[in-house]
Amino acid sequence: MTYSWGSDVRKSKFLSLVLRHQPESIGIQLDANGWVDVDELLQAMARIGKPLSFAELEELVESNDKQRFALSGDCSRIRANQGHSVSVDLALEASAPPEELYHGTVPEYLESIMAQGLMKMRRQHVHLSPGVDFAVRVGGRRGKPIVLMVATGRMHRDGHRFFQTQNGVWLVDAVPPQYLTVFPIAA
Ligand code: HQG
Repeated sequence: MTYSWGSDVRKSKFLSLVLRHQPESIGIQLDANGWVDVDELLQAMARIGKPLSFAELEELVESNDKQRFALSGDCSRIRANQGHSVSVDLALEASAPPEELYHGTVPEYLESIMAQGLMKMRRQHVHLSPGVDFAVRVGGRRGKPIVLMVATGRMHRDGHRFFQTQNGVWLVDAVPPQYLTVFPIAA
Protein backbone atom coordinates (compact mmCIF):
# COMPACT_ATOMS: atom_id res chain seq x y z
CA MET A 1 0.00 0.00 0.00
CA THR A 2 1.26 3.45 -0.82
CA TYR A 3 2.01 5.65 2.13
CA SER A 4 0.02 8.84 1.76
CA TRP A 5 1.39 12.19 2.91
CA GLY A 6 -1.78 14.19 2.41
CA SER A 7 -5.12 14.84 0.81
CA ASP A 8 -5.48 15.49 -2.90
CA VAL A 9 -5.81 19.21 -2.17
CA ARG A 10 -2.55 19.20 -0.24
CA LYS A 11 -0.81 17.28 -3.00
CA SER A 12 -2.17 19.60 -5.65
CA LYS A 13 -1.04 22.67 -3.68
CA PHE A 14 2.40 21.18 -3.32
CA LEU A 15 2.58 20.49 -7.06
CA SER A 16 1.52 24.11 -7.73
CA LEU A 17 4.30 25.33 -5.48
CA VAL A 18 6.89 23.21 -7.24
CA LEU A 19 5.69 23.66 -10.83
CA ARG A 20 4.96 27.40 -10.59
CA HIS A 21 7.17 28.91 -7.95
CA GLN A 22 9.95 26.86 -6.37
CA PRO A 23 11.12 23.90 -8.48
CA GLU A 24 14.56 24.23 -6.89
CA SER A 25 13.08 23.51 -3.46
CA ILE A 26 12.89 19.82 -4.45
CA GLY A 27 15.94 19.91 -6.69
CA ILE A 28 14.28 19.98 -10.10
CA GLN A 29 14.40 22.46 -12.98
CA LEU A 30 11.67 23.48 -15.38
CA ASP A 31 12.58 23.78 -19.04
CA ALA A 32 12.06 27.06 -20.92
CA ASN A 33 8.39 26.24 -21.49
CA GLY A 34 7.70 25.19 -17.91
CA TRP A 35 7.84 21.41 -18.46
CA VAL A 36 9.57 18.89 -16.26
CA ASP A 37 10.17 15.23 -16.91
CA VAL A 38 7.56 13.16 -15.03
CA ASP A 39 10.09 10.53 -13.87
CA GLU A 40 12.38 13.25 -12.60
CA LEU A 41 9.50 14.86 -10.69
CA LEU A 42 8.37 11.56 -9.16
CA GLN A 43 11.92 10.70 -8.13
CA ALA A 44 12.37 14.11 -6.52
CA MET A 45 9.07 13.76 -4.66
CA ALA A 46 10.12 10.37 -3.32
CA ARG A 47 13.49 11.79 -2.28
CA ILE A 48 11.89 14.50 -0.13
CA GLY A 49 9.48 12.07 1.51
CA LYS A 50 6.37 13.01 -0.50
CA PRO A 51 6.05 10.02 -2.80
CA LEU A 52 3.52 9.94 -5.61
CA SER A 53 2.86 7.12 -8.03
CA PHE A 54 2.34 7.89 -11.70
CA ALA A 55 -1.30 6.81 -11.39
CA GLU A 56 -1.80 9.24 -8.52
CA LEU A 57 -0.21 12.05 -10.47
CA GLU A 58 -2.41 11.33 -13.48
CA GLU A 59 -5.45 11.34 -11.22
CA LEU A 60 -4.42 14.69 -9.66
CA VAL A 61 -4.03 16.22 -13.12
CA GLU A 62 -7.39 14.93 -14.32
CA SER A 63 -9.46 15.66 -11.24
CA ASN A 64 -8.01 19.07 -10.44
CA ASP A 65 -10.90 21.51 -9.99
CA LYS A 66 -9.22 24.21 -12.04
CA GLN A 67 -7.24 22.02 -14.41
CA ARG A 68 -4.06 23.56 -13.07
CA PHE A 69 -1.69 21.01 -14.64
CA ALA A 70 -1.13 19.44 -18.04
CA LEU A 71 0.64 16.26 -19.07
CA SER A 72 2.30 16.19 -22.47
CA GLY A 73 0.65 13.99 -25.10
CA ASP A 74 2.92 11.04 -24.33
CA CYS A 75 2.67 11.65 -20.55
CA SER A 76 6.44 11.98 -20.26
CA ARG A 77 6.34 15.62 -19.10
CA ILE A 78 4.14 17.77 -16.87
CA ARG A 79 3.70 21.52 -16.33
CA ALA A 80 1.41 24.01 -14.63
CA ASN A 81 -1.04 25.58 -17.07
CA GLN A 82 -0.58 29.07 -15.63
CA GLY A 83 0.11 31.01 -12.45
CA HIS A 84 3.92 30.92 -12.53
CA SER A 85 6.15 33.32 -10.70
CA VAL A 86 9.30 31.73 -12.16
CA SER A 87 10.00 32.92 -15.66
CA VAL A 88 8.66 30.44 -18.22
CA ASP A 89 7.41 30.87 -21.75
CA LEU A 90 4.15 28.94 -22.00
CA ALA A 91 4.42 29.31 -25.79
CA LEU A 92 0.76 30.16 -26.08
CA GLU A 93 -0.58 31.73 -29.25
CA ALA A 94 -2.16 35.14 -28.95
CA SER A 95 -5.88 35.07 -29.71
CA ALA A 96 -8.90 37.34 -29.67
CA PRO A 97 -10.68 37.39 -26.30
CA PRO A 98 -14.44 37.71 -25.85
CA GLU A 99 -15.87 41.24 -25.59
CA GLU A 100 -15.73 41.11 -21.78
CA LEU A 101 -13.77 39.18 -19.19
CA TYR A 102 -13.84 39.40 -15.39
CA HIS A 103 -11.36 39.80 -12.55
CA GLY A 104 -12.12 39.06 -8.93
CA THR A 105 -10.44 41.08 -6.22
CA VAL A 106 -11.23 42.73 -2.87
CA PRO A 107 -12.31 46.30 -1.92
CA GLU A 108 -8.94 47.08 -0.28
CA TYR A 109 -7.22 46.96 -3.68
CA LEU A 110 -9.82 48.90 -5.62
CA GLU A 111 -8.45 52.40 -5.27
CA SER A 112 -4.99 51.32 -6.33
CA ILE A 113 -6.36 49.22 -9.22
CA MET A 114 -8.53 52.06 -10.51
CA ALA A 115 -5.50 54.39 -10.38
CA GLN A 116 -2.82 52.07 -11.80
CA GLY A 117 -4.84 49.43 -13.62
CA LEU A 118 -4.52 45.70 -13.02
CA MET A 119 -0.90 44.67 -12.68
CA LYS A 120 0.59 41.21 -12.71
CA MET A 121 2.10 41.61 -9.24
CA ARG A 122 4.13 38.47 -8.45
CA ARG A 123 2.87 36.40 -11.37
CA GLN A 124 3.83 36.58 -15.01
CA HIS A 125 0.44 37.84 -16.19
CA VAL A 126 -2.83 39.35 -15.06
CA HIS A 127 -5.42 36.55 -14.89
CA LEU A 128 -8.95 37.10 -16.24
CA SER A 129 -11.88 34.70 -16.42
CA PRO A 130 -14.81 34.34 -18.80
CA GLY A 131 -17.30 33.80 -15.96
CA VAL A 132 -18.45 36.13 -13.20
CA ASP A 133 -18.85 33.19 -10.78
CA PHE A 134 -15.25 32.19 -11.21
CA ALA A 135 -14.12 35.78 -10.58
CA VAL A 136 -16.21 35.84 -7.40
CA ARG A 137 -14.35 32.73 -6.22
CA VAL A 138 -10.96 34.23 -7.07
CA GLY A 139 -11.74 37.44 -5.15
CA GLY A 140 -13.26 35.41 -2.32
CA ARG A 141 -9.84 33.88 -1.55
CA ARG A 142 -8.88 37.21 -0.01
CA GLY A 143 -12.06 38.44 1.63
CA LYS A 144 -15.37 39.88 0.52
CA PRO A 145 -15.10 39.64 -3.25
CA ILE A 146 -15.69 42.37 -5.77
CA VAL A 147 -15.68 41.83 -9.51
CA LEU A 148 -14.26 44.05 -12.20
CA MET A 149 -15.50 43.82 -15.76
CA VAL A 150 -12.73 44.25 -18.29
CA ALA A 151 -13.49 45.63 -21.75
CA THR A 152 -11.27 43.05 -23.38
CA GLY A 153 -12.73 43.43 -26.87
CA ARG A 154 -11.83 47.12 -26.81
CA MET A 155 -8.40 46.36 -25.37
CA HIS A 156 -7.74 43.85 -28.13
CA ARG A 157 -8.78 46.34 -30.81
CA ASP A 158 -6.42 48.82 -29.17
CA GLY A 159 -3.53 46.39 -29.66
CA HIS A 160 -3.22 44.46 -26.38
CA ARG A 161 -2.29 40.81 -26.78
CA PHE A 162 -4.27 38.08 -25.02
CA PHE A 163 -3.46 34.42 -24.41
CA GLN A 164 -5.85 31.69 -23.38
CA THR A 165 -4.43 28.89 -21.25
CA GLN A 166 -5.36 25.26 -21.59
CA ASN A 167 -7.88 25.65 -18.76
CA GLY A 168 -9.76 28.66 -20.11
CA VAL A 169 -8.10 31.41 -18.08
CA TRP A 170 -7.09 34.48 -20.12
CA LEU A 171 -3.71 36.11 -19.60
CA VAL A 172 -2.63 39.64 -20.42
CA ASP A 173 0.33 41.81 -19.42
CA ALA A 174 -1.66 44.56 -17.75
CA VAL A 175 -5.08 46.20 -17.85
CA PRO A 176 -5.02 50.01 -17.87
CA PRO A 177 -7.77 51.62 -15.75
CA GLN A 178 -9.82 52.94 -18.68
CA TYR A 179 -10.91 49.37 -19.49
CA LEU A 180 -12.18 48.59 -15.98
CA THR A 181 -15.63 48.94 -14.43
CA VAL A 182 -16.96 47.51 -11.20
CA PHE A 183 -19.47 44.77 -12.01
CA PRO A 184 -22.38 44.56 -9.55
CA ILE A 185 -22.73 41.22 -7.78
CA ALA A 186 -25.25 40.14 -5.17
CA ALA A 187 -24.03 40.98 -1.66
C1 HQG B 1 -4.38 42.55 -7.14
C2 HQG B 1 -5.51 31.51 -8.49
C3 HQG B 1 -3.41 46.66 -6.05
C4 HQG B 1 -5.30 41.58 -7.86
C5 HQG B 1 -6.81 32.26 -8.66
C6 HQG B 1 -5.12 40.34 -6.99
C7 HQG B 1 -6.70 32.79 -10.05
C8 HQG B 1 -3.67 44.89 -7.47
C9 HQG B 1 -3.69 40.44 -6.49
C10 HQG B 1 -5.21 32.99 -10.25
C11 HQG B 1 -3.29 45.69 -8.57
C12 HQG B 1 -2.74 39.53 -7.23
C13 HQG B 1 -4.80 34.42 -10.19
C14 HQG B 1 -2.97 47.04 -8.33
C15 HQG B 1 -3.74 43.72 -9.30
N1 HQG B 1 -3.04 47.49 -7.05
N2 HQG B 1 -3.73 45.37 -6.22
N3 HQG B 1 -2.61 47.88 -9.30
N4 HQG B 1 -3.34 44.93 -9.69
N5 HQG B 1 -3.94 43.69 -7.97
O1 HQG B 1 -2.98 35.76 -6.84
O2 HQG B 1 -5.96 37.19 -10.06
O3 HQG B 1 -5.67 28.54 -7.34
O4 HQG B 1 -1.42 37.08 -8.36
O5 HQG B 1 -6.63 42.03 -7.90
O6 HQG B 1 -7.94 31.47 -8.44
O7 HQG B 1 -5.99 36.86 -7.51
O8 HQG B 1 -3.49 29.57 -7.95
O9 HQG B 1 -3.83 37.04 -8.86
O10 HQG B 1 -6.00 40.35 -5.90
O11 HQG B 1 -7.22 31.94 -11.02
O12 HQG B 1 -4.72 28.11 -9.59
O13 HQG B 1 -3.28 41.80 -6.73
O14 HQG B 1 -4.59 32.29 -9.18
O15 HQG B 1 -5.58 30.26 -9.07
O16 HQG B 1 -3.00 38.21 -6.81
O17 HQG B 1 -5.29 35.03 -9.00
P1 HQG B 1 -2.72 36.94 -7.70
P2 HQG B 1 -5.36 36.61 -8.84
P3 HQG B 1 -4.80 29.06 -8.45
